[in-house]
Amino acid sequence: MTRSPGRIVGRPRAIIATLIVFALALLTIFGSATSTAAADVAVTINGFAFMPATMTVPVGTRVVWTNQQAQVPHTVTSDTAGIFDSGILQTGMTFAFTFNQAGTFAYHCNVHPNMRGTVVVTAAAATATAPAAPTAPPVAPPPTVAPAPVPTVTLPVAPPRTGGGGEAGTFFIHRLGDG
Ligand SMILES: [Cu+2]
Repeated sequence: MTRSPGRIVGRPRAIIATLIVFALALLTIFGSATSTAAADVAVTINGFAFMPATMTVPVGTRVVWTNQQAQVPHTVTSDTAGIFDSGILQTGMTFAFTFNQAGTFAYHCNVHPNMRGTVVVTAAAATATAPAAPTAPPVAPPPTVAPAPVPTVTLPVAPPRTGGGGEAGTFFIHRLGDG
């Protein structure tokens, strides 16, 4: 008899737990999908041309070239020898290169030297960090100035000592300046 109410309470808990797991799974899927999409950029090879011929990408981007031109082989070869060279890409073949350094990378097709392309790689991380640094230092100095007013509180305590009046007041003002 007492077990049946227990089962009814148990089911909502299970449903809530399932919903939480589902929500977490969605977050994970969206998070990874976003970062993957940002890292890969596609270039189509067709009509004896690279499309787009020029592109700007952040450091760490993987560029994937695909030869979609029927029965015509092409290559993806950096103008500066040794950076990247796909070799012959037959129709349907792909070549991928990850740009880990900022700079301008011009490339061409060895089979058709008129085919040219450029990948401009920007240092995205450095640009984001730079503006934050100059803003922080100006905020720091004000707290250092604040401690100075504290000695002024000591002044009222001093008058009882002096019967002379004027001289003692001048003396204390000098001390404040030194401190
Ligand atoms: Cu070509």
